[in-house]
Amino acid sequence: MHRHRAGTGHGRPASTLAPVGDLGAAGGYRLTPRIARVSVAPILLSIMLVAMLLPSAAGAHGPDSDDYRSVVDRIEPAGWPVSARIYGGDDELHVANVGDEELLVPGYDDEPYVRIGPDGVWVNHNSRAHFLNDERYGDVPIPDGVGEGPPKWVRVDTPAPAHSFHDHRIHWMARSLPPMVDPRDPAEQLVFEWEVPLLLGDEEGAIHGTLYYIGGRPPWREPFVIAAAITLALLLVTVPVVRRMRRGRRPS
Ligand SMILES: [Cu+2]
Repeated sequence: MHRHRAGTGHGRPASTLAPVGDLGAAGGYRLTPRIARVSVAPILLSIMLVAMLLPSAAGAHGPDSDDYRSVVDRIEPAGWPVSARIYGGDDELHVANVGDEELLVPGYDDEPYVRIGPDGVWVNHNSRAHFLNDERYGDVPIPDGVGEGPPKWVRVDTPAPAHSFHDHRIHWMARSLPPMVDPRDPAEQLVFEWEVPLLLGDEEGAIHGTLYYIGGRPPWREPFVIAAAITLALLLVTVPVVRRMRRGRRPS
């Protein structure tokens, strides 16, 4: 939409040229391109700035990982040889297990999903989580029969007893803003506390974490407001200069 407006902006040079044509003098023809350059350049620059900034403004409150921060608070029980961290703001959960016993991360239906241990890392390709985690909102078709029958373990080619995977439990699963946050508040805001269950050998545990919203900004910091201010400032600076030039070069 802003691109369309940028297109109509090309009407400006024509109106700038019109009065110059009225001069009729030879000098008027030499003056014409310079005025056009001086007055059109900042307008085009402003339009380009607005065009560049508007998409980021539109995305600022959309489903963007940059607007969230998910953190691991603790692993329970304490003392497990297991560590966890988040990659990509709120996108991927990285789990490592340096112990002698195998660690199991269950999927969303409590089905076996990932195994991490001294024998390597394995992912159950017969788990719904394996398919659902392919897309940020789990918006993917799951083939018929997935989840029925025994696990289908596929080894992950990794030198470390660790695995990173997208997990829907650690982020906001709607494309709209969480209702508990204020997008005009630039402070870090709590969305929810989360928990991903674990099984180390026969012992149950969990990764506990928190999701924060960090995409808030006061209204005057909205990119389109900044772009509008830059446009106005450029016009305020250039318009008097162009007018003075015109007046100075006009034959008396
Ligand atoms: Cu997700």
